[in-house]
Amino acid sequence: MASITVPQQGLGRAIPAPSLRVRDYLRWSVDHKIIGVQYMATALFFFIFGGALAMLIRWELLTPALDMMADGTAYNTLFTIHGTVMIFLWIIPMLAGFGNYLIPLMLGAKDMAFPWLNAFAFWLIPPAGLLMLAGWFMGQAEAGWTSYPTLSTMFSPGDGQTMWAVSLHLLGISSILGAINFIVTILNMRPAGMGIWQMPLFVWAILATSIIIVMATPFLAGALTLLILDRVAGTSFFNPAAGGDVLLWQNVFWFYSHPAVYIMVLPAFGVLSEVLSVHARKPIFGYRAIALSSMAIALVGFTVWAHHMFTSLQPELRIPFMITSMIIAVPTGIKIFSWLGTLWGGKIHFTSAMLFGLGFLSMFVIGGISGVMLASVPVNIHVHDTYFVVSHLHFVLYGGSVFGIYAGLYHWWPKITGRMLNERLGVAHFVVTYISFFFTFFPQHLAGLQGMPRRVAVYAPEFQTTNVIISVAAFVLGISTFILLYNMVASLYVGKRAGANPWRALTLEWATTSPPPPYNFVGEPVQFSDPYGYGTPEAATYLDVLDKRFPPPSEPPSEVTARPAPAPAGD
Ligand code: HEM
Ligand SMILES: [Cu+2]
Repeated sequence: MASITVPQQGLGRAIPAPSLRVRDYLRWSVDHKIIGVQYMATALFFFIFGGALAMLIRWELLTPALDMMADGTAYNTLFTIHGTVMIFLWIIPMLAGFGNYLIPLMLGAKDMAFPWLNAFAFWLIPPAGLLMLAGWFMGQAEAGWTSYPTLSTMFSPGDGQTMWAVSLHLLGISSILGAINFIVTILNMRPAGMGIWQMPLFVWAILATSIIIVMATPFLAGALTLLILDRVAGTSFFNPAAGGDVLLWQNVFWFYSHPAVYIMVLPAFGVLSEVLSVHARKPIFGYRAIALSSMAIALVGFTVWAHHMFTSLQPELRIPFMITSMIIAVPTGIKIFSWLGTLWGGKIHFTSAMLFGLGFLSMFVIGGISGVMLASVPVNIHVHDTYFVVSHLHFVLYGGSVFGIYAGLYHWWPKITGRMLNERLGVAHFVVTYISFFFTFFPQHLAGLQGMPRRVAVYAPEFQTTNVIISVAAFVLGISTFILLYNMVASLYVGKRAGANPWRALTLEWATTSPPPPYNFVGEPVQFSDPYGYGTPEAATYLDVLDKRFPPPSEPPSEVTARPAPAPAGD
């Protein structure tokens, strides 16, 4: 690979050490690192909120009767807001936060291409979140995160349903603006010597995701606009009695939302590629295959939407959508085998990041297999709208995206805060989460196969034992999250100092202090060659140069302070 010169700014000038004061994160900033943290903190808030709703859902499902909820409407609102919050206010913004923080650093750039636009995209999220939650007091949204008419039209009279749609509109605009920024940054701001084939795979993943967002999200906006018009302006796009068509929503919504499941998982795939190769000290296996399979997924992802509508689809259209849905498993399989190839013969360090990476790999395979099962029409007709689907989507989104987010947090937290997370707590978090996750979601396959429908508060008594097991595991899963939250807070105060490059990684975000100074890089340029060249003599030389410039911290943490290490003096 070509040698890359990391551009350095501020040569010869004293660069102030970055501060981590809370108030800096509460106001408008165009620094991509602050914006990245703003995304992540906001998303974490919604994760906790959405998680609390999940606990209530599982509480209600402890018995077959309607006991805790006043009525079905209360339950409908719970799963509607739970699903919407987890997808649109947790996973998507959290991964966008990683992208914001890391993309300019990985490219050796000062910032994103459009810093102001970046801040604007973030600041659309808090009002959207408030709108979503305020709907609770205005006649709740209760049509599920998919909001099919006529559930979302004539059967959801409250204004909350309209606010739900407006909130999603804002989130969609935010996503599109963010994605445009990523595409322009990645295509234009790479340092000399870094062609597209030298980009870290996380950058490839964000590029593929951004292309999907720019192409797909306008369709969500279109569907939402029609829905809002039907609700407030008396149109009848979705009202069959007046010549409308309910399936119109399903087609347009899934034309966005199937690609959107890849918006939620491709960045996590990118995290996995980084984490596995760094913590296994192995060059990534099949670099180009991983990069190009993301692009293939982006493309094929637009041809499978009707697999969500098999039960309402004309029979002759089922086969083509079944075939494309099965084809999309191929690029995903290519990635899985490339990651296994990366691990093979590696010097695996079982750090918390690596454990969650392996957890991701194992759980995602189960979700991928249930996906292919669902793509098969005869199976789908049998289990559509049952707990089998609930199980599938949680294996890919929780076992995949959320485990990927966890792996990324353990991996990049030291860069973002200058402090290490406690590894023993990390391992405890992994073990409890992994086991309770499995027992929360795996039995849902069986309930689904036996015919338990999704989105119901009242169910047949024979499903109770399964549901009690699921609920108890879910409560443990909920509690396990607090191990991570505690670890994060404690790390800010008493965590070991991280130094610039605690994992001895080769991508550029580690070639500067933790956290990086404003504009990211200072001092003499660093010569850098291969982001995945672990075990090569060039990598050893490069790491030596970095060590000299940013000596690893030697002193134990003394005072209780969240102030990071000062900027480097150079050498
Ligand atoms: C091997 C690739 C995959 C295939 C073939 C596949 C197939 C399917 C099918 C056929 C359904 C519809 C089930 C039904 O309602 O009858 C479905 C649902 C779903 N899938 Fe996948 N899937 C795959 C991967 C993924 C991934 C990677 C994600 C997310 C990261 C995902 C997220 C979802 C979600 C959220 C739903 C449920 C939507 C709802 O609420 O109705 N899937 N999948
Ligand atoms: Cu789909």
